[in-house]
Amino acid sequence: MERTLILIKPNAIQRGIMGDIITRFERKGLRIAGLKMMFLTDEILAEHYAHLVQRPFYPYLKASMQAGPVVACCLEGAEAVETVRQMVGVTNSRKALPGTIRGDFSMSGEQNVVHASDSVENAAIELNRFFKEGELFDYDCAVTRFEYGGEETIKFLNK
Ligand code: FUP
Repeated sequence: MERTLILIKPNAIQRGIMGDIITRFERKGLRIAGLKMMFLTDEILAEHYAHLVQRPFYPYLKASMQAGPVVACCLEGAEAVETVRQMVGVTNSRKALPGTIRGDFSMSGEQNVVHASDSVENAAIELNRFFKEGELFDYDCAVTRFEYGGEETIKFLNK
């Protein structure tokens, strides 16, 4: 099963929509393999947004990401990285399609409520950055056989 990272950004927590965001992923059938609240230090943020630290808007992005705690969440499922990115929508929330999280919950390109890993490779790096050994959980769920078909079970769940 594939795993991906999402960060529920401080503005989503302040606005009281953290539960709505988590619920969307749960309802989709993605499994929560890890969940924790944390403050992002300068170091972890600069590492996470290494591709953006030189950009003029980085000080604003940094301030918004340190305005309060974030919730880091590891989501698990077949092709989870791509599925979650589709559910989150494009970076600028005003352009994000209705039905996506950014499209439904935000008007901003910066305060866009959630981060999601953009590739399988980056998901592994980011999960390692935000979760320590023992903070991710592998557990069986009784409903899995009602969520995936037989062929998918063999292909994605290796069962
Ligand atoms: P995404 O993968 O959609 O989160 O997008 P990026 O990694 O390109 O950007 C990370 C964050 O930087 C965005 F969520 C918001 C912020 N950002 C801006 O504030 N202005 C920009 O022009 C681009 C990104």
